[in-house]
Formats: sequence, C-alpha cells, structure tokens
Amino acid sequence: PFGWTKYYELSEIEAWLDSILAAYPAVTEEFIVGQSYEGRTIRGIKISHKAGNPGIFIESNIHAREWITSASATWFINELLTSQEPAVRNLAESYDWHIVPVFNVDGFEYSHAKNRMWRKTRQPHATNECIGVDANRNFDSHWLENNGASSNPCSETFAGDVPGSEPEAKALTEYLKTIENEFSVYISFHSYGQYLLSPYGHTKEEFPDNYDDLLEIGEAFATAVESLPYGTAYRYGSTADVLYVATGTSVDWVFNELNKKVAFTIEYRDQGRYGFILPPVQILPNCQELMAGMLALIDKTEELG
Ligand code: 0X9
Ligand code: ZN
Repeated sequence: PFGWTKYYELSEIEAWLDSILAAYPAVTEEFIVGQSYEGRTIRGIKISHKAGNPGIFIESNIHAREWITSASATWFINELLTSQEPAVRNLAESYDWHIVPVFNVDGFEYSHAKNRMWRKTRQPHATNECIGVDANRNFDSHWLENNGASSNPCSETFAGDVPGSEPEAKALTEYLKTIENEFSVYISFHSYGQYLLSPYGHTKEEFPDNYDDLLEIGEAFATAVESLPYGTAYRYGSTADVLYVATGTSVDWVFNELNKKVAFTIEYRDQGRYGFILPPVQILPNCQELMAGMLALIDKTEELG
C-alpha cells in the first residue's frame, strides 16, 4: 500500500496516481504536460470541485534528487481528496488544483536506479560527454544572465545550449500557455534549506512591483509553519536576495512571461544535516508544514486581493 513513511519509485507513484484518478472520477482528471527526453509521459492531476474556481499550479521534483518534493505533492493530493478538516476542505473545493508530482521523470528514475544525487535532465549534450541540463535554468526568462546559471555542460546548473533545449521545459511552457487563464498562483517544490522564495531569481538589484505583498505572504507562510510543534523555521524573500541569483527558472518564467502575480519556490526541509537525503520519518512532518504554510499562503493571497 502507498503511504508517506517511505519514498517510492516513479512506477509506484504513477500506479498510485492511477488509483486516485479511478477512485475520485467526479473531481479529478489527468492532464499531460508532454514527453520527457527518454519518452516518459509527464503527468499531472487536476482536482476541481466546481467550474470557475481560481487555479493553483504546483510543479514538483524538477530536480531529480529532491525526493521529498514528490512525496509532499502526493500527500497534498491525498489530503485535498480525503481530509475532513474544514480549512482543507475549503482549500480543496474553492480552488482548482493542477499538480505535477514528478516533473523531471527521467532524472527521478535515474536518481533511483543509478545515482541518488542526480539533479539534471538526462539528455546527452551534442559535443560534450556530460549529460543533462538543470531544467530549472532552462526557461526563457533572463536565460544565462548575471551568472545565474552555467554554460558548462558538466556543471550542475548548466542552462542548456539554448532556452527550452530540454523537452521537459519546452513542454511545460507550452502547456502552461494553453491553461494560462486557468491559474493565478504557481508553486515550485524544491529541497532543501527551508525557504519560501519569491521572484526575482535573476537579480537582487530590482524587486517585483508587488514585492511588499510577496513578503507579507512569505511571513504568513513562515509564521504558520513555525507555529506547529516542530518549530521549523523558514526564511522568505526573493530568490536572489535570500538565496542566490538563479536565471531561467520556471517560477521566474511564469512570473515574468505569463505575468502571474503570485509565484513561489518552496525549499523544504532540512538545513543540511541530511540535505537531499531527508529521512523518511520526516516526510509526514514536512507535509504537515506544507499544509499549514499553504493554508496561510492562500489566505494571505486572498486577503491582499
Ligand atoms: O537552484 C535552484 O534551482 C533552487 N534551489 S535548489 O537547491 N533546489 O536547486 C532555487 C530556485 C529558486 N529560484 C527561483 N524561483 N527564481
Ligand atoms: Zn531544486
């Protein structure tokens, strides 16, 4: 049986997704983002209780080794469908959820089969023996500017030879354009470090027009997470300001090119003790923090209009 006390392989996550789609046919439907380099299908689930709801898009596991992200995404899907808590029911029924639990399917599979620390995609380079691109540097927004990515194919932050060189990134941008009017909030799940990061990633010299609002949302998220018994502290602010300059990220592309006003990266537990290899006993606590944070994030976003 599927649960949240261990990590699962792609095939197990997909089988679970199939079972969820079969169990909740009235409120769920599958969507397909596209095909990966190795030909896998990048799948998502839409959860909708009524037409006309505002939409929230969640992209998870764009970095292969960040297993806590897909574990948290599947848990979140399950909560939206099964929780009886009023606040969660409200979240489930008042928004349309578009959730991709494993975006970098090839990399994720490789991180299970061959190299637990794999981060990038799996497309070989035309002339270099190093494999893969950092999918979260491959989007067409300030691509490769300001040293926010690398032009070296062997780097962990290789941006690709051109924006959208990776079929996964290209497929996501094409898909998001087709549902542009169906979502207003975009969240990208990552680990680790315990941050809620807003745009911009590409510069710390400038901040978005609504940065005050984004900071308020960040504060609400962090306060809610820290108020749980675990006391886990999250920092918040713009990616470039509180973490580092990162260009060509999915979140910045959505914010800058699709003009979405609310787009965040969540960097989950922990702060480095276990890093990407977060012990399975921490999956559920991390998930509870996600729900507390997400409820606060959405509340504050609504309040600020
Ligand atoms: O470097 C990254 O891509 C992310 N950190 S990670 O350790 N998970 O690799 C941070 C990306 C956040 N950037 C933006 N959303 N702009
Ligand atoms: Zn990441």
